[in-house]
Amino acid sequence: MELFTSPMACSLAAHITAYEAGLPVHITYVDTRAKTTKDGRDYRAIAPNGYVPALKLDDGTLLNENPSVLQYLADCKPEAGLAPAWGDVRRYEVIDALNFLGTEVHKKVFSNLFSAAMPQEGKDFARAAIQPTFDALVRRLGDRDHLVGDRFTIADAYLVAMLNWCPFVGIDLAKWPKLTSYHKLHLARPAVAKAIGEEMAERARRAA
Ligand SMILES: N[C@@H](CCC(=O)N[C@@H](CS)C(=O)NCC(=O)O)C(=O)O
Repeated sequence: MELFTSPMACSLAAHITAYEAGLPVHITYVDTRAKTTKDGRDYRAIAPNGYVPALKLDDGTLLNENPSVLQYLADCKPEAGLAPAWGDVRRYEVIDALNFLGTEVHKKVFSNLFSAAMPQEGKDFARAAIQPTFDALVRRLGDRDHLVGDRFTIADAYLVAMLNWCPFVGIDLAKWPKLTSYHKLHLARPAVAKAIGEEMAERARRAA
């Protein structure tokens, strides 16, 4: 399996998941602006949408959306407990969380704030969505440290990856103490720290 990731993008969630599960995944870095891989391949020839994450399976199948990539990786190692079994109601809670994260948090808030092409009205719309969306995350967490059940799942990997972006779009996470402590707690997980360490190193290599 080959995982295509861009340093500190949402694909970090898949990178974390691969390490949490101890899967033998080949990591390939992508420059999503140039649409090239670190080893010089045309990324659009691999993933025509041009975005990450992409997971190329050994049979050639390409998965290119966070919910499918994360669930596939989790299902490769069920005993790691990164996604509950199919049929368990908790599985549908994980899917519910992944969809909320992908649409309300990732696209409605962060993607609009990051986009250079987004007109001011769109940025204002995204900024107005921060408070209710982050409040909803706090409600989802309740008094727990995980989005679903009592253990770290792929939904947490996705949220942790996105909370890293807050300082870059002017979101003061300190306004949500629960999210601040949640983020800090999970950044200390060895698999999370390892994936972030590698992606930060790749980012520094690029900037040099
Ligand atoms: N539909 C995809 C979108 C993933 C996405 O937005 N990836 C961003 C990084 S966080 C990306 O690769 N952007 C570069 C581009 O779209 O050219 C998903 O929800 O998983």
